[in-house]
Amino acid sequence: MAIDSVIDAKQIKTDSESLAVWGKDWTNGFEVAPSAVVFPESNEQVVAIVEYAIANQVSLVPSGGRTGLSGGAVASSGEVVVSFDRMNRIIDFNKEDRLVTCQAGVVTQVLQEFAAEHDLFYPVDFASAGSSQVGGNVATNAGGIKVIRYGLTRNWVAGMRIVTGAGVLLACNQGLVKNATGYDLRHLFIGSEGTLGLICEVDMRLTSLPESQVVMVVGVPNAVDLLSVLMAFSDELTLSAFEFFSDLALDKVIAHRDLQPPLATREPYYALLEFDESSLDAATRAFEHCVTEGWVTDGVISQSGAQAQALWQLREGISESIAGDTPYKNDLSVTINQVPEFLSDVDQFVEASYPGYDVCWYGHIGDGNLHLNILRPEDMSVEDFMEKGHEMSPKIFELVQERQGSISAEHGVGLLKKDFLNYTRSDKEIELMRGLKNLFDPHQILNPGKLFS
Ligand code: S2G
Ligand code: ZN
Repeated sequence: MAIDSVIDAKQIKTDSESLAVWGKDWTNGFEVAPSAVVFPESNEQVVAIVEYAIANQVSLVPSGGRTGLSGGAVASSGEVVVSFDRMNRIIDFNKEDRLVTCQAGVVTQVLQEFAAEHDLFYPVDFASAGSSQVGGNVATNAGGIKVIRYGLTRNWVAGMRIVTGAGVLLACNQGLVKNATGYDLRHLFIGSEGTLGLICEVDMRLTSLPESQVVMVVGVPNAVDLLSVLMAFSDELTLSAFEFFSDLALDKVIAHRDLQPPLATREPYYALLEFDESSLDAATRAFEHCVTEGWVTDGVISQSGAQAQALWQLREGISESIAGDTPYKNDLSVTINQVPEFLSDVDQFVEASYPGYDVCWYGHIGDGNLHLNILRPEDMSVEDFMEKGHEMSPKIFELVQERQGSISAEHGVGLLKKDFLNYTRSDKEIELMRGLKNLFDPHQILNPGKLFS
């Protein structure tokens, strides 16, 4: 039986160009070979597609904004890609509950703009928000730049409609603030990377608009002092963001986007802070304390929204600015108190073992989340460099494991990290996760090969 028996031919693509576009995400290095792409337009059609897949032993790869960085939406073995591009409507809004019901394919930025139009705020934000979809954000529990104040996507999901691998359409929690009636299945599906179910709709919570924000960028001579700077400011005010990036990262962004450095002097590291305008005096006190202690040498503060955006560009433009260096990426986290030593451990390891490799650091240091991007030497092929990266990673993961950290802080596991789960998860935990996979996807048709083999 062909899939056009359950979905209109106009909702199916099999041409090579479509397969190449929808068969991947932002992750490089994996074969892209889906058999078809289907575009359901309703929950019922998603159920029909799963029932078809069960009856015909067809594997399905859910696809949202295709901005993933761990191969979670890559179809390499003839799978059918289920794209939510055409399930992209905001279908309900309830001001009293501050809830927006989105189909999975609603672009993150559209949800942010919808909230603003209703004088409310959807606070989860990251550089890819203009392309990523809310369904994919939920499936990967996306983090981003405001986690320190607003938490991760998980904190904002009040309900969802999801189709399990058995073709059952589940309605989880339905927007309730309180619901003490057993296991909260919603939280199993959040971050499950499409391996337990296909998310069709989500009820997203909104919050009050923050007051206008001020952005500060400070120069930090010693990585070990980043934590002292975080503590000095956190003791005085509520931070909306606390990001960091290395001078190499800054070099790449100002070259790529033709920008000016933020400070008169260059430092090995920079911290970018965002906070409420009403905290300006407190921030000034904290800044002066940091300068007195020698943790910070210089700083700049935004005087307008445009200047705040310009400073954010220095951080949010990094990923795109280093893409040309085909970086080998690792997205790591440790508890915040360990960040300085961990950063130093990894720097020393790479310098000793791979001299001459450029290490580009940036990330959400306020969450203990570091993005380690090792840049490909110009004279090395992408294949050889990826091989070197795979060889390097286990040693870096040992450093993570020593500190009970995570080998994937926010980008998920997908294909890229599945062989390294043991550095963060115990055998027993992985066994239980497999049990959940068998429970919710008994026919093993949902995103097979992702998260674990
Ligand atoms: C960030 C974006 C993807 C990457 O900039 O915070 O999560 O690692 C990253 O370049
Ligand atoms: Zn990040």
